[in-house]
Amino acid sequence: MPEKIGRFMHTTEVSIEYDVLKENAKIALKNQDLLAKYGISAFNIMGAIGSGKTLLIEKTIQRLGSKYRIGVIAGDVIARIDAARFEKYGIPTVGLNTGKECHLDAHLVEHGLEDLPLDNLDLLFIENVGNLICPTDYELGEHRRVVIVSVSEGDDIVEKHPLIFSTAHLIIVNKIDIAGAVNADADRMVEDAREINSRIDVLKMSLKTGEGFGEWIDFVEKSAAKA
Ligand SMILES: Nc1nc2c(ncn2[C@@H]2O[C@H](COP(=O)(O)OP(=O)(O)OP(=O)(O)O)[C@@H](O)[C@H]2O)c(=O)[nH]1
Ligand SMILES: [Mg+2]
Repeated sequence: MPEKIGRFMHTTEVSIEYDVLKENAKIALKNQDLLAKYGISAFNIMGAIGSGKTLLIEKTIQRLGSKYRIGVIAGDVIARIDAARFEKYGIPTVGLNTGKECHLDAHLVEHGLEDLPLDNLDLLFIENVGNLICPTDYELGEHRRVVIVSVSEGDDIVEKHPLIFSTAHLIIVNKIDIAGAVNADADRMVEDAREINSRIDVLKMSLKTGEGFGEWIDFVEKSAAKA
C-alpha cells in the first residue's frame, strides 16, 4: 500500500488499550451470540461523515421493509437526528450517543439490544459514528462489516485508511453520480480496496440514481440467509 509511511505516533498506553479492546471483544461475542439466538443478521455500517450511511439504511428499509423485520441502532456523537430519520418508517430504532467518543463499542450496543424487540427482528443495521479510524478496532457483535465512502471525500481516501477497509466484508464507493464534478476516479478507489483485501466485495454505488443498489440488496439478503 502507501509507499511512504509517516512516523508513527508514540504511545505509552498500549497495555491499557489492549485491555479495553479485549473486554470489548468479549462483549461483542456475547452480542453476536444473542443475535444468533434470535436469528438476526447484523450489519455494522461504518464510513466517514456524510458518506451516505443513513441514506443507505433508509433506502434498504424502503426496499426490504415489507419482506424482513428490520431494526436500527443509530450511533451519533450527540442528538437523535439520524434516529428520527429511521423512526419515521415505524421500525424499532435505538439512538445511541457516544459523546466525545468517535465510535460505538460493544458495551453501548449491548444496552441498545436491550431496548429492541429481538424476537421480532430479522435484520439489524447499526449506523456507526462517522469516522474512518476509531470504529476499526471495536467489533460490536455484527455479522457483516460494511464501509461506505463517497467520491467527494477524495479518491485517495481508501489508500489513506487501509486498516478499516482491511477488516470489512463489503466496501461501497458511493456518490458516483458526482464523481466528475469532484474530479474523483471511482475505479481507483475500487482498485485500492481490492489491493488492501483481494477477497473483499467492492461495489460502486449512487444512492441518488440507484446504480449498484441492487448488488447491495443481494449482499444483505445473502447475509440474512446465513444467519
Ligand atoms: N449526489 C449524491 N448525494 C448523496 C448520495 N448518497 C448520499 N447523498 C447525500 O449525502 C448527504 C449525507 O448523507 P447521509 O446519509 O446523511 O450521510 P451519513 O453518512 O449518514 O452522515 P453522518 O451520519 O452525518 O456521518 C445527504 O445530503 C445525502 O442526500 C449519492 O449517492 N449521491
Ligand atoms: Mg448518518
